Amino acid sequence: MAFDVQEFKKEYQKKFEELFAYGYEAGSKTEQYIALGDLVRGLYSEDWIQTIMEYNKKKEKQVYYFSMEFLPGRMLKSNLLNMGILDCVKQGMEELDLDLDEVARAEVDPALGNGGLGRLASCFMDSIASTGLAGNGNGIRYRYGLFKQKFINGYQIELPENWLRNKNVWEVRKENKAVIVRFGGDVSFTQEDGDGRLRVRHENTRDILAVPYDTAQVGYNNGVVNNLRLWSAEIPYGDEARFSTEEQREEVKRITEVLYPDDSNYEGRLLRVQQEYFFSSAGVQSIIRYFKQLKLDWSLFPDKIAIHINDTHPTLAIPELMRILLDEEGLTWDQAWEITKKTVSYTNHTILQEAMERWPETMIADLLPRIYQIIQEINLRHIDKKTPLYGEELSQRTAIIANGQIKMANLAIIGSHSVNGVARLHTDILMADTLNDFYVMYPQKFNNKTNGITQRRWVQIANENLTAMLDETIGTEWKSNPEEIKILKAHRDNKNVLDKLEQVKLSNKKRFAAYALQEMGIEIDPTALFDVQIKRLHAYKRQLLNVLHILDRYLQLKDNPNADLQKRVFIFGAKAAPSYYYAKQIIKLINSIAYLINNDPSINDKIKIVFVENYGVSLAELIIPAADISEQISLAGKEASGTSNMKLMSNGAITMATLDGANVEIRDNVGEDNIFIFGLKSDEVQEYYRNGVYNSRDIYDKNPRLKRILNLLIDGTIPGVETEGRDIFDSLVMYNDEYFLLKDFDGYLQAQYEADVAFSDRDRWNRMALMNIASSGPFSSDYTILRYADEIWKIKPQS
Ligand code: Z15
Repeated sequence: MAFDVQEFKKEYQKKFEELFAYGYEAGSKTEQYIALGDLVRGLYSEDWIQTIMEYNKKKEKQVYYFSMEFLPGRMLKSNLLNMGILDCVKQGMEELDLDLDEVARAEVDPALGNGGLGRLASCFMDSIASTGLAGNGNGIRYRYGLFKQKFINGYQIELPENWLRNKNVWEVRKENKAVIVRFGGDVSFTQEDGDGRLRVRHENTRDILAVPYDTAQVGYNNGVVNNLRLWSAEIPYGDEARFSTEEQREEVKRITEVLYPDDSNYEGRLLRVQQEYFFSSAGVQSIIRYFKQLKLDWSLFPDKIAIHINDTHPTLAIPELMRILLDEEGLTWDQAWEITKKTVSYTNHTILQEAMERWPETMIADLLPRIYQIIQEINLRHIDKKTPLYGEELSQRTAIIANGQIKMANLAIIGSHSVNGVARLHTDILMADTLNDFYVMYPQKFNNKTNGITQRRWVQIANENLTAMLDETIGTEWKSNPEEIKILKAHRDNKNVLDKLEQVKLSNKKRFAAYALQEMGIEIDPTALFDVQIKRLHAYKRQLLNVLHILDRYLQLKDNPNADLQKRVFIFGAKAAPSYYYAKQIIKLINSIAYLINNDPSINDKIKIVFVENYGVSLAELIIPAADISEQISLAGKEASGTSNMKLMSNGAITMATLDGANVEIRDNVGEDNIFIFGLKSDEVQEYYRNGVYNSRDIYDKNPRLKRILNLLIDGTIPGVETEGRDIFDSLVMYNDEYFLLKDFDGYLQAQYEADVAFSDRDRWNRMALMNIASSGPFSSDYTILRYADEIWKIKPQS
């Protein structure tokens, strides 16, 4: 982008004065940020218009990524980076006596997602634009994002996240692109004269206006600017009389008021399904409006449009597309069904039963009567067609409607042409087990797309030190072609390079140490081993196993203050769903143990525990570059993929892992010597579940080391956790330890011991870190997205 420092400074000053009517020097950080953001938006607006015009003109096939969640992180620096003006702006700001990083921190991190699923959607949006694909995001503009987490007396407290309190400089409200989404009402059929076909009348509906807010997705140095469209619910213009009471108006606003804070857990709430239909319908309607303006035959719809549904949350896009094609455009069932199946593809993100969406039939019948009829019809035709081929039993097991419930995964699979898992192991389990009935019916629909991450945000922006070091050592090709980072392997025995890498890590650890001191008053030694577990709090992710290891070290040091143990800082970041009582108990336990150990002088600072408040994208950018060990210790078979594993690897952390999710592929890429693997394998876990011989009480009784640790939970050693300690103890010892922590405990300790040994040999550790960085290229979401484009969406990068 043609732009020089002097010009930037002039433009920035002008922009600030235009917005705030005084000089930038006197402005607050927020104002300085808003002026910069506003200026940046102006700089890409021409490319944004141009990109959309090109797609329209060439009638390029476009993909629409439907996702209930997006977690983009702060956008200022990623936009500057992708526009190629980050260095120029940094320099200009400095000359204006401003610190770009400080100004950038004034941006509110939009928390419109819970965890992995939402962050994946944002990595994908970046990669779609950066690989030059015609793609759009479709989601919800929540008025309040994921709750802000506070710890009070060690307990998690949730506060509302008013992310729009300042101006959102990136979004553009497009009132003229608003559509009506209809709920409730009565459906009847009338015989039209002439063709004699049945026409649908859908009357007395509650109509809600969906207003889009568009945000640019700037591609990396390629002039492409795609669109992320987030919908907001409003009262239709001119319809104010029908929403005369405050309560009626509140009901409308409620639809896009707040993000449900559950990750990988389903809560069958009416408001949630309203949200799902709201953004699915609005998205499909705006796609239909676009397609009609191309003036092509309906049969060409799948050649121009791909709709991808991120998990089952947007599955109602399937019957909604059917509804419009049938009722509004007059296509036959068979025509509409062919088009719908060819257009839609679906990603499964979990095998956890508690995450599977199932809606009560009566709820859908009342809320969406026409959609309900269409789902019934899809189901009937499915059963009619499959029963003669596969028999009654298997066919019934794949029914969309059963026992008064509508199973969204079944609808998503039957109504789409592609079903993908998010890591090799996960997809294998889907095919062999969880979705095996469907795999038997539709083997050609199933495929794997291992997740990825964008190194632009997770290395270039989050880890400037490493970026500079890489540029110096292997050139800059890795930035546009992440695989090229493998060149670094050539330097694995270069002492000079290894030392530089250690310096990079150390400076990142110092940066985190400053944060821990400033924000939490905890002093940590930046030369200690930083052991990091950052992810949603969930029993299957086994933060508790990490805790058991910490308690083991604590006891070792209590027994022998001179025990030969590496100094470690254990860093946790995790939110618990507000209704997930057990997860909240674990948070309280970790905070209590942190208090106990951090303040025990006899431990001699050999263990510190830092549980950061309000973990999210921005804190991840601070923590990940500082990590030495990446904890990926879920029970094998449970974590579909994981993506923090990839981010941490890219930043030179060594993975401590079970063979779960994408950890398996990480091991394959980095090699056995550069990762710590332990624990049950997925098939061993399956076998235990099948034969039911696991007995955790037995392990407790027979393993004195473990018994002593577990007893700490109930003997008063840990202050302030009487009920939590007892409940957690019971879950592990009395209620048979659903996630096999006790079974994996010994292997975990052994792996942790090996990590200690490796860390004490600085060259060895640095070489392992180097090999991880050098092997992380294949986990770029650019490659993942190119595989989606090629194999599922059938779209090609623009030249
Ligand atoms: C979510 O964040 C994930 C799966 C879900 O079903 C829901 Cl509702 C939310 C996560 C997986 O747990 C994680 O393993 C995966 O890496 C991520 O989605 C992205 O695929």
